[in-house]
Amino acid sequence: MKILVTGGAGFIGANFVRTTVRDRPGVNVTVLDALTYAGSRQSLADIETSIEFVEGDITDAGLVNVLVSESDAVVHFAAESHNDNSLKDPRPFLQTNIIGTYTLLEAVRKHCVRYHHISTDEVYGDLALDDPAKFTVNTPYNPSSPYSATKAASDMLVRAWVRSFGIQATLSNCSNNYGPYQHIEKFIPRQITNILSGARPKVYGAGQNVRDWIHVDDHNAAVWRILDSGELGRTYLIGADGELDNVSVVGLILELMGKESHDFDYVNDRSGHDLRYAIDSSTLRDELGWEPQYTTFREGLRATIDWYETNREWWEGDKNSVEARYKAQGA
Ligand code: NAD
Ligand code: TDX
Repeated sequence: MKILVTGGAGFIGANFVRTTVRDRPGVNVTVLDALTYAGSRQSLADIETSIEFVEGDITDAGLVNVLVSESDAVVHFAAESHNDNSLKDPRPFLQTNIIGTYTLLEAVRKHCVRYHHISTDEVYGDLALDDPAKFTVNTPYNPSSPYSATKAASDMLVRAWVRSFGIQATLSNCSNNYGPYQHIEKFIPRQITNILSGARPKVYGAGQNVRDWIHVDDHNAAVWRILDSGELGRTYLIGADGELDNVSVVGLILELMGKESHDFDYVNDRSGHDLRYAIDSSTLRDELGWEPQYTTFREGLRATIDWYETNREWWEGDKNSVEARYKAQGA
């Protein structure tokens, strides 16, 4: 089997490629990645000889057409992925997340190639803190940010291509991932690397916002489960019942790193900041038999902290510029 992994040099994509190379020796992996600020060849350096790496853009229809024609399946991770960036400059989000997905869909349609679309729970908007509900596949789409609006648009394109053109596609919407190789602009690695750099963690607003955390390996195991046995045309929600508010997450990071749990700063809130995400993943569990392996957030977080401590050269070069961008927005 030959799979094309878009965005394979990014956080979730690189972890997907790494576990695929390790666990599925019969699968040949080609990565298509534009190596934006969020992509890193270094995340694949030790497995480079086991994969084919193509530096290129998913909006390049000619290139995409050739690569898709040579593949049995496409797993589409590539995206502009950071909400804060989408508030400053939405254009790349429209280009990559919408036009890029459209370009891939046209190629899989032409060559009748199996396609799996990676998306986010943010397409559903947010929930009140005291709402007993969680997102299900029946929750109406209600995205809040330019990022989540473009992801919602891309999901809708996939559904339309399934219905109108009969492409062989599945979709998944996952909650917040954590683990190794995550860009240090994101919440958890930003706080870990702040502490490792002698700075204090920064929490937006009052820090009451809740995210539903899942380890990246559990997300990717679910993606493989869907590729192996998912029903074509269906959407699966992926989540590990990991709801925690941001102050609690920072408190845990501080404690695990030997600091006082109040050693952080409150900073400017994100405009339009979603309050709470929560995923009901019972369909994935009941129908496809998936279960998360990282059941203790504390242990997964401890391993993630160890990874950033051990792999300073992976992130240290970006730290000053990332923090300069945050400083300019008062965050
Ligand atoms: P990331 O920003 O770490 O990685 C994105 C990758 O895509 C990078 O390697 C980048 O170089 C590449 N890329 C960007 N634009 C491209 C283009 N035009 N052509 C080719 N490659 C391009 O993102 P991530 O956190 O790994 O997210 C991967 C996917 O998972 C995204 O679709 C995102 O919406 C989704 N998702 C992420 C999370 C999360 O918590 N991080 C949760 C749910 C869903
Ligand atoms: O410094 C920070 N301080 C802070 O309080 C940062 C960077 C974030 N936050 C807050 C904002 C959110 O409530 O932490 C929470 C998580 O923030 P992000 O890491 O930016 O993630 P989020 O906006 O929730 O989106 C993530 O999960 C869904 C991914 O970036 C998306 O790609 C994915 O779709």
